Amino acid sequence: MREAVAGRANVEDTKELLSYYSDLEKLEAGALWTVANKIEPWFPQSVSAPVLWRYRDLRDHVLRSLDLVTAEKAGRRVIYLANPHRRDVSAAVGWLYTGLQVMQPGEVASSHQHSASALRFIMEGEGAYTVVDGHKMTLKENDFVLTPNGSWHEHGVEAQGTPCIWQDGLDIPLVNALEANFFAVHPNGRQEMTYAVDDSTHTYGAPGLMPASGTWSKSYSPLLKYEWAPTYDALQRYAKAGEGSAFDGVMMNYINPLTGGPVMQTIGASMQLLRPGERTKAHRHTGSFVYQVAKGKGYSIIAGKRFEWEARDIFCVPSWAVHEHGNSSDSEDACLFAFNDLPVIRALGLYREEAFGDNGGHQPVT
Ligand code: GTQ
Repeated sequence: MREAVAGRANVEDTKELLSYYSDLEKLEAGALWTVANKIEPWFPQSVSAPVLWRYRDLRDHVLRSLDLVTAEKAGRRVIYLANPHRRDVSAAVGWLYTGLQVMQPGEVASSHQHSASALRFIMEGEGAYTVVDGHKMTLKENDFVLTPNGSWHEHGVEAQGTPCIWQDGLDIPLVNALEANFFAVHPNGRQEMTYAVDDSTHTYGAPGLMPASGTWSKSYSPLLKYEWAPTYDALQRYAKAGEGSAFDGVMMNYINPLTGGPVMQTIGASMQLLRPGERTKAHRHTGSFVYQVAKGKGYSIIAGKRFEWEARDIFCVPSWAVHEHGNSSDSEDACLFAFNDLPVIRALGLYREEAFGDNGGHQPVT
């Protein structure tokens, strides 16, 4: 890939050079100018495609897995969402993984831990719970739960519940790319539930308040479950108080209440509300995003492609893709849950953002 620009590689092949390259290849080496323009693009070139996964297409297939495989044998009974260009690393977008996990009433998956950070966003069903390091959390639709890097965790559905489906989000592809992933199964299969049920939310979940004494020293949020009702209430109050952002609508980040920072070291998450008829302005930024529609109907235009979505659909926005979101209802609000790799991007000093059109724009929005 030659480029006729000063400072970029622009070397034509000659017989002599080709034989030189093949000599280098035999020594597991190469000439930088043959790859430089590819490995140093002018701006981020995501390999991931923007994709929308429709829940109405996937749901029956997810439920079918209940009859095809036991949770015990599968380890985790999950249908993962594969970006067509990232199948090799099981990524939904960038270095993020996502999947739909389904469990029957009375089932429990065995407890495990891994170096990847994980989260769940509850889609449907009654009686789901997750246990994280001895903290049992009861889960309802649109609740958001953390299972951080290194924590023991297991999921189940109470015997008197209904089949439950939730979205898993993990940074498995990232941790594998960094070649730093460990996995372990709990020696006893299950954990002792050493704390009161939902103690994390009761201790750290009150807005603007923090226990006067505490000893939390982990690198992730002590608030492990973020319930939907207070989240939606907070968004509605914020919507009444101001305009929000032209690019994101009324958007709030889920935070570690002790630091104000992201919920985990590698994964951030947010919920955004689009008011009836609202259409955000197009922008782009580094970082990969996986969205789930928590409520309502609308559309997103991502790298020039339009996707129509409704509640429970999942879609992704690759890094540096120009995107905008719209609520297509005139009366109902729409809410988008999202998780992202921004904590990594920011920690490494790689965050960049621009309004569409600020720099000429590389991707036209149609
Ligand atoms: O439950 O931690 O969808 O380890 C994929 C890998 C869920 C989990 C997934 C996992 C999990």
